[in-house]
Amino acid sequence: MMSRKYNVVVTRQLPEAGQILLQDASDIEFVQWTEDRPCDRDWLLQHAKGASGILLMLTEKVNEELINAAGPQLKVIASFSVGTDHVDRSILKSHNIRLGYTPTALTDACADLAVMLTLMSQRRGGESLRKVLDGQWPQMPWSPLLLAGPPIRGATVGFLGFGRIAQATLKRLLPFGIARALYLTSRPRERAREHYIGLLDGSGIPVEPAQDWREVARESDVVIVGCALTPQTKHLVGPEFLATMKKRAVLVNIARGPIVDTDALVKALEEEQIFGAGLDVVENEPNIPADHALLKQERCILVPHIGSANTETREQMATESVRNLLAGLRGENMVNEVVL
Ligand code: 8YV
Repeated sequence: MMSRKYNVVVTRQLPEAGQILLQDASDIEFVQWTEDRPCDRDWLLQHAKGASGILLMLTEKVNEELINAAGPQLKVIASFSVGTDHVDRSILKSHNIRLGYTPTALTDACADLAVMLTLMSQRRGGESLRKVLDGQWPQMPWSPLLLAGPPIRGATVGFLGFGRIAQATLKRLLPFGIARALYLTSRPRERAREHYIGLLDGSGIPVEPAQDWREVARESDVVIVGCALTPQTKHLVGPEFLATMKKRAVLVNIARGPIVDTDALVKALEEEQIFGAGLDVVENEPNIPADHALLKQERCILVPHIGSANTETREQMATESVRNLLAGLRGENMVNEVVL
């Protein structure tokens, strides 16, 4: 019998296809967190010792503490995510550790959710649902503008970040009759263009780079946050941004919570500086108590980070992260690897 060459830690039970791949890999020996919640840090630090690979989730910080706990044989981190803001890339680089991630698997699922949040914010879906659930419908006098919101047809949609998910969102919004798209990206123009070849030319609407965030805030009827969280994007949507937005505009965040300053957003909603917000993510998630100021805002819809939560997507993320892990261990090409 072949001896198992690599010790591996897996920080969550995976959807079935990923789990099978893991079990079928004859060259690994793995320990796995079995509870249906983020693994305890102490458990991870203890089991990382001597591991060559770790497959983990967004909830697990990859920092010096973890790398030191693992030891010098650690070769690969495979993250079950597109975002890598939980990973200290410089530490991995300096230790020659490869990083796998799953950027392509969840594009469609996250773009679907962006559309859902856009329409719900404009059409006051959260507020409407709340009224029905609270039993207010029988007492609501009908009037022509009852629960009316701005239309998507004719809207200018501004993207903060214009990667795969933003572009897939734009594609989905085209049939709704949007008039124009603006985007702000830190990618060099030509690299951004690589992705959207065909989208720009075939869209039939202007899809234009913005000069700066002010232009996105000022011009857009819908602002969609789809950029990575970096020191430069933290609180990019703050008091000034929100004050610059149109009163009839909505804000959608499907990226990372800290890109939007929550206090500023609460204030903007309270003072009706913007029309509404649809959020998949929020600062300090998941610690959002029922009495949080944001939840008191009728025009704010907050869902619990479900961007990639369709079953096929999660299966694909699982198989991709296992493949990345195995490829990293075996010195082969990963499905998707971060260039560190
Ligand atoms: C993940 C995400 O689905 O992949 C990401 O970066 O934000 C989510 O969509 C989830 O966090 C699983 O790791």
